[in-house]
Amino acid sequence: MNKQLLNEFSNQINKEYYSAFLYLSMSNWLNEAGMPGAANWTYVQYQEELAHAENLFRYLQYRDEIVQLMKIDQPDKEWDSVLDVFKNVLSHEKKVTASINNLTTEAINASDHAARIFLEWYVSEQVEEEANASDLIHKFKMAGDNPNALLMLDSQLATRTFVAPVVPGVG
Ligand code: OFO
Repeated sequence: MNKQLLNEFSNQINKEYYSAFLYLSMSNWLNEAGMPGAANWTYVQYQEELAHAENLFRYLQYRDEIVQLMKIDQPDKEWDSVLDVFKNVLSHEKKVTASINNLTTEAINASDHAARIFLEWYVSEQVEEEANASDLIHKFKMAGDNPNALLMLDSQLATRTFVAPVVPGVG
């Protein structure tokens, strides 16, 4: 694999682990804020982010490349409200989408068609990540300060469970 592309893959692995840390921190804050369902949702998202990182890692190993693991930045630990959490989820996922798009452009520029095809799963996944965050922002805005609506929404988020994603091309 082209060295620049390999570096970008390593950076993306670091970003996915940072995403995992960010969601774990959100889960911690939401739990303390008395929103166990939203805490569960973000904990499941933490598990998903670990899977995103691990599948990139496994792909590089499958390509017989050495993965450069880097220091993971410390995530924020406080938010103003549950709505603020999900606004931050959306803005964070937009950054990740831009990063995945850049990585895919690097693969195209390097004429690494195998990497480009592998990354298609991540490109589609980012559409879902942003859609989920937008949907939750919309719902929490509708709930406003109504305790019954917030409780109902929180109990819906408590039902989310982790299903390990199947990412084609990791061997
Ligand atoms: Fe890995 O998709 Fe979110 O960050």
